[in-house]
Amino acid sequence: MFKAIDQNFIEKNNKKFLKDQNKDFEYFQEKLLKLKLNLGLLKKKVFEFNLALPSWGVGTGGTRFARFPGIGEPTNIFEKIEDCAVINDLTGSTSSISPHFPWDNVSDYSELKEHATHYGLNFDLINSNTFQDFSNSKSSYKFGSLTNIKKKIREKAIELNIDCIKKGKILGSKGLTVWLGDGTNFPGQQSFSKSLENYIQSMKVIYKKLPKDWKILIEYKPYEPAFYSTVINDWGTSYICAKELGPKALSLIDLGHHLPNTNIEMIVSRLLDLNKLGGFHFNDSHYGDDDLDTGSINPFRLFLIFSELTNKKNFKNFNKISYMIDQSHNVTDPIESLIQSTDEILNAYIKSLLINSDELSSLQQDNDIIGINNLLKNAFNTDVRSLIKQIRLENNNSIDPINTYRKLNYKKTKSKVRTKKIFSLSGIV
Ligand code: PSV
Ligand code: MN
Repeated sequence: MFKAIDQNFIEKNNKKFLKDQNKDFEYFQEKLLKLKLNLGLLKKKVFEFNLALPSWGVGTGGTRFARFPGIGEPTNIFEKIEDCAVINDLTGSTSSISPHFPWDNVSDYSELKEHATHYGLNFDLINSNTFQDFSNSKSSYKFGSLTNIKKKIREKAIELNIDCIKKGKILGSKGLTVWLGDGTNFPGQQSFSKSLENYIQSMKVIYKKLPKDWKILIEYKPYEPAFYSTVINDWGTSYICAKELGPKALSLIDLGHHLPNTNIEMIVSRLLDLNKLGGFHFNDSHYGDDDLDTGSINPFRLFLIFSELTNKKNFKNFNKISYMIDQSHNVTDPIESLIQSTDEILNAYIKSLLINSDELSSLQQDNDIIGINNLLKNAFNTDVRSLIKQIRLENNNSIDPINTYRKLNYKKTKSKVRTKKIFSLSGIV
């Protein structure tokens, strides 16, 4: 840590906020006493929580229509790592980066690992990309990858995933996330049944290549880019495939990958009960897979999701699950958005820890619905920001990361050295 930002600079900035912080934290501690919660334990839980940043998340995203690049954007994975390190130096909660291959291909993976280590970062799950073509070869993923009706193309997609495992092993990763764009735009275009069967057969080959201590996560999404049918469209399909593959295969919930009004927290509970919840991609959504900043639209839903993860029954598995942000920033500096989202996620997590599971159970026993609502709302409405700030203060991170970041003029400085034009003018990278 502190290779991207001078620690003294952070400390100096923190001084300005100390007086307010002390007052706010004193008030929060009084609240904790009333709730009979142990401060040390709470701090430990927050400190141990790790949130991965997506390599693609530090670049300015775009829509299908346009991309408006910002100044000083990272132009390769090495520079993306530097940006992620800035966020981690400031917040202290994001010490890993999740790469996406072939987007982040390099010639020397040991060098890449060293670069990340130098910045105090390690590698989280690897993401494989078979939803676009990367070469001029005749075989294309236009009609699918792992599920393609043509064996040769399925084999190419399998090979790409195996290659991701090889790269991930050098980087010290412990898992692979597979998301496919495979699906159809016309009724009858493909056999639903054959596509799913092809998927399972392809994944079985990849599964066999997983190192002992790895997991493989199956990310589902109802539509986009396919608009009539998608092969791995929902949590049920993801679960069925994970079950068929074996214990290392688990489901991944991307918050944006649900139809409007889906009860995501219930899916969390179901997958936990089935022992098949492997990871999250955090973002927020208003219509579909909008990739909006986490907690910017519906922070209460985020809190309810965490409430399922942290209740008495489920908390033992909390740190086994992989947590990552997956959002696309069209109109903000991605570093600021990722800091803000990190805060939203920590807020939701801590608030969920304020719920007394035993009290909730006894209120449920009595069908005391208003009592239950009060219990949840009291936790949700508690201002827990001073705890986050206190933990940051004690670990030499920034009390007010966005303020400190703005003082750095980071992107302006970087724009002088990051002069290479970025290839894509539309789409998400
Ligand atoms: C697809 O929408 C997704 O959520 C998958 O996780 C991809 O890897 C990521 O976005 C970037 O396209
Ligand atoms: Mn995702």
